[in-house]
Amino acid sequence: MNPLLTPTAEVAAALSAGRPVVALESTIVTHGMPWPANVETARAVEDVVRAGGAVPATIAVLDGRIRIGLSPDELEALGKANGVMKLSRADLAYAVATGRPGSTTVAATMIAADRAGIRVFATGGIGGVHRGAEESFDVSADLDELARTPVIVVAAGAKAILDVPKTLEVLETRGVPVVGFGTDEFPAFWSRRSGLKAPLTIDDAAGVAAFQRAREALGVGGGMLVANPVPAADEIPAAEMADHIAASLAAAAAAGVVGKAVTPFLLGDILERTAGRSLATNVALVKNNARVAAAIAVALS
Ligand code: PSU
Ligand code: MN
Repeated sequence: MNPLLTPTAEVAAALSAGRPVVALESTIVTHGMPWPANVETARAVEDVVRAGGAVPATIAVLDGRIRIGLSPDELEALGKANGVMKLSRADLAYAVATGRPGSTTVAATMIAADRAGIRVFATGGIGGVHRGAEESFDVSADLDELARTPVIVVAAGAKAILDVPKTLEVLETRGVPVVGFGTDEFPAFWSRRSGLKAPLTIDDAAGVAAFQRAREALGVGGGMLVANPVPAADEIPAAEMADHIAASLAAAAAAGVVGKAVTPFLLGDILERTAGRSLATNVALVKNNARVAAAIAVALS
């Protein structure tokens, strides 16, 4: 394995035996959810992956190494820490070179997973094209990473704070397959419905694995987005979210929030406006994505 990567013994054993492994990101822990729900959720998500027959590998940068799997104590320390860098493709190697602690976004987690030989990754929702991107040029590096790095990302669609139609347009342009998992509608993170069609639909993990094998056989490269809607019992309907999202976007603009701070600001602000309900939905959708990712990893192994 690449010398900059340090897998746990459990992950190393699973990978060398060809057993299923699911990568998990850590920006959701450091920047996406407040303590202690962040660490409780990260642990619960690892348990869901195990229950699905796969080994979880939560990824972060600690002491100049890209860690593929964290101990419970390391996860807890990361969830409590301040000043952790939010890492993407541009700065993943910077954290390694300087020894600064960093959490990995979807883009950085995909890079680390690929270098470790992990093919499936579960998160909450990918980053995308922000509203007003025609002025701000704020387009998440997650989209480019999906285009170039061969990892299957299971997410509840794109976060509804984004411009979801433009996000789908960029994914199409960059050749990223977007698969509605058991749905023909693209999900909108907290809500099952976005009003936009999912470009492709597959109903089960075996179907995703078959599609991936065909992509590999054809050598088309790049990643895939499996868009898995939040369970109905946990969703916040899109009509209800729309007002909260509009208010949070206005608050972010008024506060002059830009760059990497935008997504964490909006997630935190929406949590307050929904009195914690958005967080409960976020927890539920991440667990649901971990369940599906484990099934895909098992089907591929
Ligand atoms: N999913 C969640 N919560 C999060 C994220 C995903 O449920 O906080 C993170 C991911 O790490 C994703 C990042 O890559 O938000 C997007 O950040 P940006 O918009 O700055 O690219
Ligand atoms: Mn951005």
